[in-house]
Amino acid sequence: MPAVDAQPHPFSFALESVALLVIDMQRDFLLPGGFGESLGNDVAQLSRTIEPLSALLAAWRSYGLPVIHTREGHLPDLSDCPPSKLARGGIGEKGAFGRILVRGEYGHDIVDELAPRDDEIVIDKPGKGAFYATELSDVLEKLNTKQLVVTGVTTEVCVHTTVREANDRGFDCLVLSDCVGSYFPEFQRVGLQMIAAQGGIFGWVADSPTLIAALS
Ligand code: TIU
Repeated sequence: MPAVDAQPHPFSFALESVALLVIDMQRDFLLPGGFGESLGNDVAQLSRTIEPLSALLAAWRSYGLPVIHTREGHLPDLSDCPPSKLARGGIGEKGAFGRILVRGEYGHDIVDELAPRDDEIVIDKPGKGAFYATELSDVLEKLNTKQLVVTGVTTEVCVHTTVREANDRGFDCLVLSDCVGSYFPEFQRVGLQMIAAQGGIFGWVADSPTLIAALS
């Protein structure tokens, strides 16, 4: 069983029961000119994750291990968007990359560097967490997944919401510090600390080179 040097202690996983989760690596969050930047955010804080995540994906795919991508977004008629989320603005409005966080629009899709392969699962989610109103739980059960390696954006929003719930559902989660990003450096730092504090209250934290080394 591979073990990864991690905080707060080594993370063990089995190749037959681990899956990689790549959360919301969408153009509208990551690219200059997109929705995230239009809110005044520094997208470089997120785009720095693309390179290490590409390397991890290449290694992960070379072992034939499962990859699950997620995308945050809504149906074109926004019927799956709670009024409270709509009221905060942005969703469904015209942005530089199409209607913001609407399925099928250019900005809603995943950045070219991390494009899912045909055999990989893509989960469309209306919320921040990847379990709410999605098929993720069924997918993980079918794959017999027990451990999740979690990457993507943003650390304190969709990554945290997903990892917290995954932990409650009985999954061991390893979050990769260089493959998750926040627009706010302070949230990135503290967000990662929160996961591994108190003996790993809801997960483990390591970086991708350490995981890649443990795979080989
Ligand atoms: N994917 C995700 O984290 N959605 C967000 O809206 N994040 C923000 O930090 N805004």
